[in-house]
Amino acid sequence: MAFQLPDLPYAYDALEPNVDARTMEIHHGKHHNGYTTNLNNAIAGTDLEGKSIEDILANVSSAGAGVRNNGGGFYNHCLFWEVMSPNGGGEATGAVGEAINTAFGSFENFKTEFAKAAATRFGSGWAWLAVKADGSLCVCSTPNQDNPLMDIAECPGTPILGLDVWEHAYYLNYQNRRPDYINAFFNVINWDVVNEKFAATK
Ligand code: MN3
Repeated sequence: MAFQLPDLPYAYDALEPNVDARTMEIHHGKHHNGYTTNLNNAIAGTDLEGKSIEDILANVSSAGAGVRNNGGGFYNHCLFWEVMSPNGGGEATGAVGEAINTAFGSFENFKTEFAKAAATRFGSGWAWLAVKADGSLCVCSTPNQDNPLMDIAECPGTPILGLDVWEHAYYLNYQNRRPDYINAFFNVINWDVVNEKFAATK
């Protein structure tokens, strides 16, 4: 019942030129694979074995750093691959598009806030669009492999869109130009999947 590295829903080169194939190959095959293996090792023989990743993250404050870092790394990358698509991009659609307009005033305002959260996260971390307990949307960022599901999160909620801003996510193609990588991410967002995740929070 150990956690498994999911297959990508597209080829390594499918997100070119926004995300390059070599980065995707290393990111999925090495980094995500490593988080998955290390999470399984960290929970082996403990009472966390057999629990869902959501349950583990919701109580992560009582687990060790290995569970926090690798459990977050496992979950965050699973979400990240899902919310990208070679057929993605454009403005948010459906119920998420409406909720974004309600929360941020316009799609452009949301894009500005999300990009700012991603660009200003110092060092390694993630930017999120999350659903708060009251059902409204918020943008935030978290350090390292933390996420809004964790009971230690400053911005608690259910993430429906996430962007990895660790250097390993963009350095081969973008070097220090994180803002260019953030802009390119908007070309590949799979709003259908984000809508599915939004609907699942209801
Ligand atoms: Mn990563």
